[in-house]
Amino acid sequence: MLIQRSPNGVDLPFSSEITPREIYEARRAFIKRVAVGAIAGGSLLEMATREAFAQGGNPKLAAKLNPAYSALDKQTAYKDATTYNNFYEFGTDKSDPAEHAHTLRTRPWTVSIEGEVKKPMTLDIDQLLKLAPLEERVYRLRCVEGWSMVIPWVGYSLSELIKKVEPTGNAKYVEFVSLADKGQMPGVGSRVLNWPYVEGLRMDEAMHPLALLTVGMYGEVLPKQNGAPVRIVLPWKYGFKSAKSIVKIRFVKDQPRTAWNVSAPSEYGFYSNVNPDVDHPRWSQGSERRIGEDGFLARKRKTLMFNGYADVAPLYAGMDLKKFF
Ligand SMILES: Nc1nc2c(c(=O)[nH]1)N[C@H]1C(S)=C(S)[C@@H](COP(=O)(O)O)O[C@H]1N2
Ligand SMILES: [Mo]
Repeated sequence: MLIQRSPNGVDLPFSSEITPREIYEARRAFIKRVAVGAIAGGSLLEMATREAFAQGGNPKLAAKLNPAYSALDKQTAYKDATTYNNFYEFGTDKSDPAEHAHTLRTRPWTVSIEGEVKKPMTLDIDQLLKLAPLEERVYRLRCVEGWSMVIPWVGYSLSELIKKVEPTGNAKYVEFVSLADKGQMPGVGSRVLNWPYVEGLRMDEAMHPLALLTVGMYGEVLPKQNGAPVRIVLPWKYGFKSAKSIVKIRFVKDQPRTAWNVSAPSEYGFYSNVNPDVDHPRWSQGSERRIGEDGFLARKRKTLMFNGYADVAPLYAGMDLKKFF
């Protein structure tokens, strides 16, 4: 039988090996997914391939769709979402994370939750997975570079975790720290950023139910290139706020010094809310290219305030968003 080697080293049956029955079953599963609103956005073959991939690679994660928090946009193909990535710990090319992240060891994995909290704790990934019921949420992700995707994430509100550790009155911000291990992450040897990758939120932003502690996507455990085993996803902010492969969550008094803000303070502010009215100093933020729609006839889409997540507007009432970009 013909074997195609996948980036993760999982053997995939070549397309001609997929029998009509398998296609039929894949189609049934596909229709079921459409019915629950969890359509993958790929072709039937892609679906079948993904099922096969899932069996050998990333285990499935059961999660209930949260329709109130899910975009109806056509979902980005799994293939695109897992091969076009930013994860500088593995290199700066979009294809680097998919090529190199296989060296990341995602188990065992612990996240230490510390700082201004009454109940500091170190949780391993299995404890994190069980902390609250898993939900599927289809979020738009808008990168500051001007492209966007639509991804069905799996996780639960970060606020669930925050409530468990009981922040003190001194906790004004929360800081997320990604793993920075040269042995597993070839990009950490380069000086493109100050490692570890650090991101942060104001407490009220972190408590907003849209802020998602994320452990999976497309019904499966997170692929390594997407920030396994646990990351944050903040759909109303530029993608770089959504730190991947987190090992530490720290509650602090002062605004965290975030990696991108330290590297280029005039280009990347602390808030980094998606805002078509505040351009990046080197390019417009008024429109975006949706990955998968990028044929030469593809039109650009208008970028929406807060990436279309108007629910978060009250968090910024009275703030000058040109100053606090
Ligand atoms: N640790 C870490 N987290 C990171 C990054 C990174 O380089 N390192 N890149 C960010 C950027 S710029 C984007 S757009 C998103 C991309 O997430 P995705 O690859 O899952 O789409 O991850 C963000 N999180
Ligand atoms: Mo990004």
